[in-house]
Amino acid sequence: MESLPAIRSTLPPGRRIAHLDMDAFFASVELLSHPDLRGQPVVVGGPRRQDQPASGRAYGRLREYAGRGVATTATYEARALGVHSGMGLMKAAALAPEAILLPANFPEYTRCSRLFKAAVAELAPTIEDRGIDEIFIDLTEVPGETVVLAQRIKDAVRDATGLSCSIGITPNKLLSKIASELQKPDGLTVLDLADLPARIWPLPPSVINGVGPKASARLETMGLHSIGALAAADPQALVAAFGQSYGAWLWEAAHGRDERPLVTSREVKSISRETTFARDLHALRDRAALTAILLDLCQRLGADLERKGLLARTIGIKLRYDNFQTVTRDFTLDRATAAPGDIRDAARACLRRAPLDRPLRLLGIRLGTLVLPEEAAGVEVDPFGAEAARVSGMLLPID
Ligand code: DCP
Ligand code: MG
Repeated sequence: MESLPAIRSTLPPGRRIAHLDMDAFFASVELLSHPDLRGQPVVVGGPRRQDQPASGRAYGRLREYAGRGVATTATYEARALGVHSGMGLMKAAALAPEAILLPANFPEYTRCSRLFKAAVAELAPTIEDRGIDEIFIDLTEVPGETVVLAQRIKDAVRDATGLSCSIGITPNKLLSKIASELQKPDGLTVLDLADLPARIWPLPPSVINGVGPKASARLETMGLHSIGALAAADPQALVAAFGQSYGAWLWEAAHGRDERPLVTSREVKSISRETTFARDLHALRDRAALTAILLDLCQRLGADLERKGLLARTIGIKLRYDNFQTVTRDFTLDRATAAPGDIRDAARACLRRAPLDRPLRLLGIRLGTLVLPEEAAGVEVDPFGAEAARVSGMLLPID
């Protein structure tokens, strides 16, 4: 493929960044307390755990499920049958009727999350928390040969939790995030920039974190089906198609260039989520679809806050129009909240202040001014309980 020497000389040498992602996380946590289900297709999802089967009662089968719930995750045995995260449970039941369905138990996932992060922090203290089951770890200053060190981290995670994880180690976050997926489950993938042509360039652009379905589809129409093709493309053509900043970023990413430092927990400033639409949406004509997306983002952010034991005071929106122009608006409440309804109301207030005459390709919501419940003066209720506050006091996850 394309010229490699340029790549090797332009990157700062020597960084050693790991990305660690737990394997089938929620399902694996469930198997700790249901070891008899090991080796079987198991799906986690559906309603919250209120009516757990009493001990001795048979587990529910997916075929018995009726409702609108979705799979949060599935064991690799269930994935082999075609089930994946985010799939409606009725659809999953059609593919894997005999799979076991377990309700989600978030407090337990949060507990295991805290345990694995603490175990890693003992070995390598520079950690960027990326959510409930993934972290970046800067190993540059940590002594030890890379594979030995990575194996030690995997062993520590297993000792602390009984769970397996997959680790990718490369010179930067972008490549490590891709590498950790390459040999799941229980994987360990160490890549150097010299491995880029053989290991990264054959992959589709969609494996790059930041290349969503819409950008992928556009790349397809440009005939760019692999990261290698993207790397070999004319950067000016990418800028023409995607705008200056995204187009230029795509080309840099395809060359494995990423100098972002880790953002450690003390620097947590905001949590955000965004959705790039499958097709452009218009504020008036597609009002129902946009409302559904807005509500979904608010629900997810409410859940993010809950997991992290945080409240937010500033709620902002990001809109990207069909011409890739982006605007943001934000709104600061007089009290901190984690309620999806409050986030929605504030986001709507922001939307009323943004131009809505062009079709939209992306909607994002960002929560800022994050505080712990005990820091939120004047907040009457603590919706999370003491446990969540303790968790977040140890390591503040960020997105
Ligand atoms: N999750 C969720 N809803 C989704 C995707 C994921 O609730 N649409 C939850 C369940 C997962 C956890 O987040 O267990 C971690 O997400 P991952 O994408 O890392 O998926 P898994 O850890 O389940 O599987 P993998 O082994 O592919 O990492
Ligand atoms: Mg995972």
